[in-house]
Amino acid sequence: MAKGQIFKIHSDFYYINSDGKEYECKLREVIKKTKQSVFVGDFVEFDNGAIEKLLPRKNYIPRPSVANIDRIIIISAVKEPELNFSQLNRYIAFAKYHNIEAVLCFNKNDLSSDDSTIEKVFSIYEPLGYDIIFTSALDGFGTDDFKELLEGKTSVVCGASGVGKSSLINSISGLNLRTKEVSDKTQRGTHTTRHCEIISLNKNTRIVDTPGFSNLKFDFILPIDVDKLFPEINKYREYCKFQDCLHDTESGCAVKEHLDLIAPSRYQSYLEFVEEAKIYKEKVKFQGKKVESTHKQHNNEIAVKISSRKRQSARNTLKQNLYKDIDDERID
Ligand SMILES: Nc1nc2c(ncn2[C@@H]2O[C@H](COP(=O)(O)OP(=O)(O)OP(=O)(O)O)[C@@H](O)[C@H]2O)c(=O)[nH]1
Ligand SMILES: [Mg+2]
Ligand SMILES: [Zn+2]
Repeated sequence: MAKGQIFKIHSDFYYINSDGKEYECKLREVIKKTKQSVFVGDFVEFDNGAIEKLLPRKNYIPRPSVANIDRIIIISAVKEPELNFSQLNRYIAFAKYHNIEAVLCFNKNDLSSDDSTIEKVFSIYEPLGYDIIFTSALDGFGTDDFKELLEGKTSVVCGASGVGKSSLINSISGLNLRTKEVSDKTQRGTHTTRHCEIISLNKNTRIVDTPGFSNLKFDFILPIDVDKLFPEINKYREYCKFQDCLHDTESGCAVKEHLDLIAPSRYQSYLEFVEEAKIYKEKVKFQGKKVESTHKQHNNEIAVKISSRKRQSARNTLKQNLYKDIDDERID
């Protein structure tokens, strides 16, 4: 049986790269029955045009749906569409939640002659430890940096529709992925890229083009966990008067005391996500479900938490150390 990696999925067809050759396959009934989701990036065993087995994944993100990635490149446009810090903080928090390294890329640099955006971006995100690049797929500015960034890794581009994800990939690969026609520019809400696709740039370097999306909400975590996605807020938590402080209107909140050290747009995003997380908490309460905090902080790393059921079986494995001090289950 051959092994390979799914690089594209179109309806029922799975396209697999195995030793540099491409194969079109379908899923075996046995896999369909397990209702396992199959993602671009999954490694599989296949035979005679049928995928027989999914191999374990290193990680995955559900939106865009991709498995086994090293890094997310969050792409924003400095103009057309206008740079949206709230949206950017969503993608950043999302990458943090999945514990995947993120790099920030600001494209369409040719459209802005205003240095204040660059200064603002650096002043907010450089202290948080992010690599930042400015690019123009149109005139080639910064595309060498973009290419260098990709070397030896599997990166996924992530960002709203129209920011230039496919254009950037074209600019460094010589490929001709479909991009929005200039005459289509005024059409809003149209998505040019419709499927995730892994593009191999060389033997060790891959980039995944993805469809743009923007309606990502934090309606899958508890309010108390939101600050774990904001290290510059989370670091004050231990000094708050109340353990369950949401750093909003509570008294004795150490975060509120240090607001001069936190970028207002970041704090604003934090509060927005807390409101979304409250909706999730209500829903969970309404359904009467016991819910575990979905991830935890460990040595300054966010780890997606293993469920209590799986935790037991993990006890005998090397993972044991990683999860050994998992908090007790929490019901708020
Ligand atoms: N001026 C300028 N226009 C750009 C740049 N990069 C992309 N564009 C234009 O922006 C539009 C959208 O580019 P795409 O590459 O299709 O954007 P995308 O992020 O792949 O969009 P989706 O596939 O819909 O998610 C196209 O008209 C591009 O020509 C750039 O650096 N500068
Ligand atoms: Mg595209
Ligand atoms: Zn607080």
